[in-house]
Amino acid sequence: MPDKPLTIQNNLEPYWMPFTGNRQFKRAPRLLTAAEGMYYTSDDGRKILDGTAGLWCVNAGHGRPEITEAIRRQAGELDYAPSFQLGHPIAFELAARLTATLPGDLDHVFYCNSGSEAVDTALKIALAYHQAKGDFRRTRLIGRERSYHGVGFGGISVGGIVYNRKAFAAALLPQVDHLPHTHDLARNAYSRGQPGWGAHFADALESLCALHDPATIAAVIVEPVAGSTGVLVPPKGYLERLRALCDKHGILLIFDEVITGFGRLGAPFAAEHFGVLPDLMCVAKGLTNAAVPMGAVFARSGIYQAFMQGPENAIELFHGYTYSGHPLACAAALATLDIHRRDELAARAKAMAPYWEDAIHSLKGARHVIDLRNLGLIGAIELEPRPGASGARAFETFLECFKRGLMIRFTGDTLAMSPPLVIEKGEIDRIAETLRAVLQTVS
Ligand code: PXG
Repeated sequence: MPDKPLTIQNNLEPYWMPFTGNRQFKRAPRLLTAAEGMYYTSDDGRKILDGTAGLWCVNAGHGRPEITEAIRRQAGELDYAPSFQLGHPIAFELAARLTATLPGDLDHVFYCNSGSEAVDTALKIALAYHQAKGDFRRTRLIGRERSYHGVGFGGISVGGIVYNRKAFAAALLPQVDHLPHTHDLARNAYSRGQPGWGAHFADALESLCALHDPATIAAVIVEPVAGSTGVLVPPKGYLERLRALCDKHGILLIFDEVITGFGRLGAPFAAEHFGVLPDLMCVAKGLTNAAVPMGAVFARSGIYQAFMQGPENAIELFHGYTYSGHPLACAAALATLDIHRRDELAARAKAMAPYWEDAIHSLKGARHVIDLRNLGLIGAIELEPRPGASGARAFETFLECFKRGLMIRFTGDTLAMSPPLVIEKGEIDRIAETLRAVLQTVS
């Protein structure tokens, strides 16, 4: 690299920021410089209450010393080792620890580095599984409207976010179809927890089976609770029905638990919360408490075993990443699992969930609010869009909350909250009070 004179100022321009209005942000940046427990520190020295666990990922709260120390120790011992045709002990240790806690016969782990990669990995495993069984016709993938499955070509193809697909439409996967989303404001507004109406939305899978021939469908992928698209809680009985229809037609069911995994709903995984076992499960985020990037796909026994055929020296799955099972990520994940077990974070979230639910629903009647949704430690506030400026109210609410020391998320005109599971009642009160006050000020 040519030597450039070191005249670099702190220039915001070269960084092309993800999912951000770059020009708008760089005119009025919001910078976070430190984090501990429930709080970020901003560059102007303010404490910001983290109402979203970063991006739904710092479930155990920020800066846990055990995780920091585990990463430090691992970096000193084995910084990196390849996982193709070689292995390192901590990756096996983590897989054994994870599978010991997973429901049903989810007993194998494939590592990757993000939720997007977990989704693409699960879709590829599903397609290859049917081939491994000699079922060459099952090539179709079914996603759902208003779903987010990351930003890989697989993920945006099965995903249901119009703007994430539009610019890349020419390169979306073929043979993908979508179930309808389950959101129905007219019938289900202000439901506490799961709405009572809408299990029948799952029956759309029967229609897709009739349309395409069920013997051509490889897998259905859903978020048990849709997060990014505004917290869409599944109607009672919906996921059960989806499972039954997949069983009936020999279709694999994939749960994308990138948000719902690791205690968010008050159980270790949504699969346990809802009592519905998927064939493949995608995780990321909370797996390492976000301290080191990591994702994984959990597979049921029969899926892994279907690949373990043919000559012993054959590679069974032509897939993997340079950083699959990265030692630092494994160390962070093991330390995270220790914290979850010792502090019983899922149980804590479950115990706090009723208080959280009351706080979210105390905003009924607040200005602009047209719906409130919650499950576990997830909450959402849907605002009436400002005529001709959809999304503006939510964005302004987000900005004003940040000014007042509270970090929330927004998508369209829905505000979303998903605090670290270590949140205290006083902090829940503060979130509700800040939102109520800010909504008064937003036109
Ligand atoms: N699946 C689901 C269900 C997700 O929520 C991904 C896959 C992709 O994960 P990666 O690690 O590739 O980003 C996600 C990510 C938000 C928000 O504010 C949500 C996500 C990411 C960024 C913002 O809703 N979810």
